[in-house]
Amino acid sequence: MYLEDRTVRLQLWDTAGQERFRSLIPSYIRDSSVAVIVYDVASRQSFLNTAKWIDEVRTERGSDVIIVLVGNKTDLVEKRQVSIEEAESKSRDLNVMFIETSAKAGFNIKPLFRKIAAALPGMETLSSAKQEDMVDVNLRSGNNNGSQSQEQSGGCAC
Ligand SMILES: Nc1nc2c(ncn2[C@@H]2O[C@H](COP(=O)(O)OP(=O)(O)OP(=O)(O)O)[C@@H](O)[C@H]2O)c(=O)[nH]1
Ligand SMILES: [Mg+2]
Repeated sequence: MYLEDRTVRLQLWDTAGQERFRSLIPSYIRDSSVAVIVYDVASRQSFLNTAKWIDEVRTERGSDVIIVLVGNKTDLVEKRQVSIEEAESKSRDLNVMFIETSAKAGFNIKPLFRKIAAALPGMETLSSAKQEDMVDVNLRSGNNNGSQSQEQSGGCAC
């Protein structure tokens, strides 16, 4: 995918959720920079289960991992059991990123992957590169004689 001036290649591994594949999951986690943990906004139980998965990722990788909690199936409006506020609050408490999606409606899928790509190690310069283009103008510094009247009249003191 393209992110500002860069091309980012993501390699995605989708682990099977069934209990019988459980023993395979730690090795996937160990080799990953990012863990995307998805629950169903229409299933409170799936939301509650995410704590266990977040623990599992932390056990394998400590703080050296980006975790994204994803509330999927936002299209099931009438069946929703987990509010965005509750999920955001949990994400803040657990220090993980959060986004809601609907794979069915194609809602927030690109933003999810953009969020992941932007959070990867080595991508910090993206936002700072933008800041480099900005010039910090302090109207109060420099020659005080003229700047005051320019400030008052809304003029530029630089
Ligand atoms: N309404 C709705 N249904 C969805 C959405 N995403 C997936 N589903 C349905 O939810 C069911 C489970 O989807 P899966 O992609 O198999 O879920 P999974 O978490 O990968 O399941 P495992 O691979 O067994 O761990 C399927 O019937 C999908 O069609 C969505 O955004 N909205
Ligand atoms: Mg699956």
